[in-house]
Amino acid sequence: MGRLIAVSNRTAADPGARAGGLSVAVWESLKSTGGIWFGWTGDIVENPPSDVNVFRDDGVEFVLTDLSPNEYDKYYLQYANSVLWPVLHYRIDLASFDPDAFPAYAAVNERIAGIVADRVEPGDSVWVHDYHFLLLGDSLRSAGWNGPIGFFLHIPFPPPEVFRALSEHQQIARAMCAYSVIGFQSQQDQANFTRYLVDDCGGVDESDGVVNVFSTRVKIAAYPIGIDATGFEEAAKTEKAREAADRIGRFLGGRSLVIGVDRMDYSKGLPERFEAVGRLFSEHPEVRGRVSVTQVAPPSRSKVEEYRELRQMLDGLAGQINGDYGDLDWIPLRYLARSYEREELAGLFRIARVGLVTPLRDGMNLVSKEFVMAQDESDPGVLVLSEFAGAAEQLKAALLVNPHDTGMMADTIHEALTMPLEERQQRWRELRDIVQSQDVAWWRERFLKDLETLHEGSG
Ligand code: GDG
Repeated sequence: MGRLIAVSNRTAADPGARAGGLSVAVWESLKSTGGIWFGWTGDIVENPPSDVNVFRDDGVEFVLTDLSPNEYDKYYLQYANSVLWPVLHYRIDLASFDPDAFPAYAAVNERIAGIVADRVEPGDSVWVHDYHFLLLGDSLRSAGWNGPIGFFLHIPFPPPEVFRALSEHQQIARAMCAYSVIGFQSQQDQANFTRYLVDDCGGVDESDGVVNVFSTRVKIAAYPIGIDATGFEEAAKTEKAREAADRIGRFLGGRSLVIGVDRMDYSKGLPERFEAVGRLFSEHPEVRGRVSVTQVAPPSRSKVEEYRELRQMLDGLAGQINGDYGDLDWIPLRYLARSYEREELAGLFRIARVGLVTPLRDGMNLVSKEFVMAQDESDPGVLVLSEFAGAAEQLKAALLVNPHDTGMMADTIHEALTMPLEERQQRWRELRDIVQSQDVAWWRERFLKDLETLHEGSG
């Protein structure tokens, strides 16, 4: 394969962001092929200069651009995060439709495509990531690039009935079909998009995930993203991990730890999870004083109104549960609205008896896989996982729950807390085998192989 060219809104130019799954995966290929990573600097500048910020780091070239205040507002905050994010997570009710947002979104996609077009060379493969850049492939084609372009959507793709809530749904779908390969996290997402193309756009579903539509053929498949499984397993055994485990151990005083780690986002189902914790203590009084729930929820995108409301709701629910059930020497639910280092999180996962991963809707959910890899084989914790996370298609040995059903969740947390060691080990081994074999390298290689094969076939 020639050079890999990656495009994503945020890149791994920030060393702090490099430990994440996507960064690790893309970084490897960029380094080995001498590739380029295009994206946003993270800066908002009154009159963004027409030239880009170019630098090299560890064999990878970064080509980044600033956003203007209007682009930041209309493209990033509005269309990407207040329209696409909610609608693609099945939450039309939370979308705020602003007529100026889509043109700005399309303009940013076109502007960044122009920056990419100036630097791609024959033999390169372009890999575009996520919902910020649904239109970028089409703009890149208009700018004259006819080499391979793949696209991977990190978040869910909803059923056509929901996708049609976007006034621009046809335009978006048509532009997406300029990509040679469109990758989704789950078979459910793949089926939803294919059904949209067939039912609404007259597409013909040929064999092997190829759909013939808009006078072109596009490969649509599920490529569930994995984690750096070995790396996370090692992170859980570091000194930093042990220190974090000791610190929380002092607080626990021998009680069982139930842990949740999620960006503070309405898709993660945190209010429902807190309600389930309240029901656990009310309906299973024998666990009172014996279990402590800790939820780490670093705030995200705090400028958007819904997140402020979510924060207030969580503050209220946690206060109520602790007020109702807490005691002089016991805090039932601790909620930490801050971030921790990766090794620290790994250390907390390792000593937890239960991991709660209960999003209302999630593309994949990497925390579920990290929780599995951090466990100690001799005494593994139990994963309670939402059936609406992409990860549920792979992690069938977890205890699957409906995150809307707080009574069922409470009973399932109780089941996890009382599960015999043998069953915990058996379930954990099954989960570990999948997370380890279907890791981030497996994901990247499957995607890039299809991109290469398909392009050869069409060339
Ligand atoms: C999108 C899709 C898809 C969390 N808190 C801290 C911290 N984290 C890390 C976790 C995990 C990552 O952030 C979160 O990944 P998720 O997959 O759970 O969720 P999104 O951020 O919504 O990601 C999602 C993903 O893209 C990949 O395709 O799975 O469905 O929504 O790695 O550990 N990391 C550190 N401190 C924290 O406090 N260091």
